[in-house]
Amino acid sequence: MTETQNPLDVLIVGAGFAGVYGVHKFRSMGFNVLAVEAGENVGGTWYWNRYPGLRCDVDSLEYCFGFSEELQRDWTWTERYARQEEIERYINYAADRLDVRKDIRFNARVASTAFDEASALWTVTLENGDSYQSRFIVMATGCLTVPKTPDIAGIGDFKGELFHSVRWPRQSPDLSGKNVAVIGTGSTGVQMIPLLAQQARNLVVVQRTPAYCVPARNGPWPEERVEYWRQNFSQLRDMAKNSRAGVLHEYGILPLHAIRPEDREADLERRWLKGGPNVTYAFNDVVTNKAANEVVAEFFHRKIRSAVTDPATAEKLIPSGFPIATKRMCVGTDYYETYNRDNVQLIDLRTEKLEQIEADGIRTTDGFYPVDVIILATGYDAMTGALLAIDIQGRDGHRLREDWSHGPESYIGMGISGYPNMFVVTGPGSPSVFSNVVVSIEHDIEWIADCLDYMREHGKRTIEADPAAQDRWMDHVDEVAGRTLLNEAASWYRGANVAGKPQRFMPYVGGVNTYRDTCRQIAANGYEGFNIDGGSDARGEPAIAQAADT
Ligand code: N01
Repeated sequence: MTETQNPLDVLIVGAGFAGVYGVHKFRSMGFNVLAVEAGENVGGTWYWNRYPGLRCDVDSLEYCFGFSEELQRDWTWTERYARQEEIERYINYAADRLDVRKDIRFNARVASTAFDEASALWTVTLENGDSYQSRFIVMATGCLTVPKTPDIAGIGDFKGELFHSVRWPRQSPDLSGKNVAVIGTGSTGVQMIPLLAQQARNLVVVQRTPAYCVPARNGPWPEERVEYWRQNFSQLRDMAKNSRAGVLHEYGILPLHAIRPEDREADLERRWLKGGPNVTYAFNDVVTNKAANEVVAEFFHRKIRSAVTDPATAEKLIPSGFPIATKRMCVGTDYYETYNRDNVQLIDLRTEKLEQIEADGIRTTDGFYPVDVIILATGYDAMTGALLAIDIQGRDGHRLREDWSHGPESYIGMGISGYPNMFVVTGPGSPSVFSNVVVSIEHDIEWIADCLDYMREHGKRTIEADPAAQDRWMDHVDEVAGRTLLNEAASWYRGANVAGKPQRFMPYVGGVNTYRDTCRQIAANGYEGFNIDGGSDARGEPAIAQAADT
């Protein structure tokens, strides 16, 4: 690591996609930057997560950095949906090529950050007591970082092996010949269940909410497809940036009522055969119009019934009680078909109650299931978990844990009133998890970089979201979500999966394209909605040193 100058211009918390790009971007502008990362290496969620079957369900040609022609040109993705190992290798490749490791401190978990008004500096303290001072801090802590461990009676009494998907051992355990249980059927469960069924003697799946799962139809990329992307990357990336979700889905342009029933069915079938989430974009009103939503949901129900041979099991797998696509769509391979195997049992917690976990198995109201291994695929304290794990103290005694006790509030996801010179990457109130997150990460880092440049150019000391602008933005975030069916599901998007977590729809669902335009306009208007103060810090130095001085 290069020697750290104190105070830093920018301290970044986290070294996933956002931290790696942030170090590169801010450093290339002449800023004095350091990233601190709890893990031993770069990767963020792709470093911590490594359970069997883990892939990204965004096309690999799109789920990658877009800012550098060279990085893009010299890397070849092998499959449509890249495995965790390939994505982790990619982030390491990017980190090596950008030479960012020298400005990242690994094995460094942040305990607290505190803003000092007199000096306008943040002090960032690590769990080991080391601390740094920085003029700006960028929270690149990720949306899906902190595992959610369920509070199930007796879980502490279990004498077998217990794993959480998010903290999967680097040396993957050998499950062959064992009786294994998986709790959770979200994206993680859906990906691991078919593989675990092949390894385990018996697999018991504990399902609280059945998943809508679309077939991935994963496979190697045809060479011509890779070459096409290589040749046309910038134009394709621009199209993605200007789309609703930051990814080149096949977005239907017509509402349900404008399409004849026989054409709807044919199109749904075509999209189903194509694989991936395109099927949920068949009409442009799937998440806003109940009738359109039901057409797609019924299509899925028929698919489940035809994939699963035992009709009773098929019924258990059919989701109910929430509109399709209001919980994150799952993308899987042979997910429903796995329940045709003799060694797989399904516990449906809608009809069978989980009483407790005992030393050697799971007891429900219907019986006892002996197991040697329990795998928790129970998800994350999403979007706010990693931020609130740090004791963040802003101006005037503001503490983020208190300020967000009724739910997260931000201005465009990146600024928070009461926390000057602190930026959040893909924070609540931005498209983040409702988009191709790498596209959103790049946007946020570049917007923050422009803002830092503005502060430097104008010799400004602090920038902070105005409370009224923040309120208006949050009203807008609520209003846009309120126009959809998204609040009808108890999803992690709303914090509903964590007991006691305030429920508020967290991502901005107005579209990546709209969001980018808004952010561009805010910057063009001199960072409208932010309060910008001062010309120098308490010691008479410009808030950020001019590039020439660093
Ligand atoms: O977590 P989840 P995940 N008893 O919260 C159940 C991304 N991701 O790790 O729905 C019994 O979705 C819970 O039930 P319910 C992606 O954005 C991407 O699977 O709360 N069950 C649910 O079934 C994704 O959405 C990829 O009723 C309990 C499951 O556990 C996000 O990460 C791969 C329970 C948790 O599902 C999170 O996915 C993986 C309890 N006490 C993840 N508590 C790809 O790119 C929870 N559950 C492919």
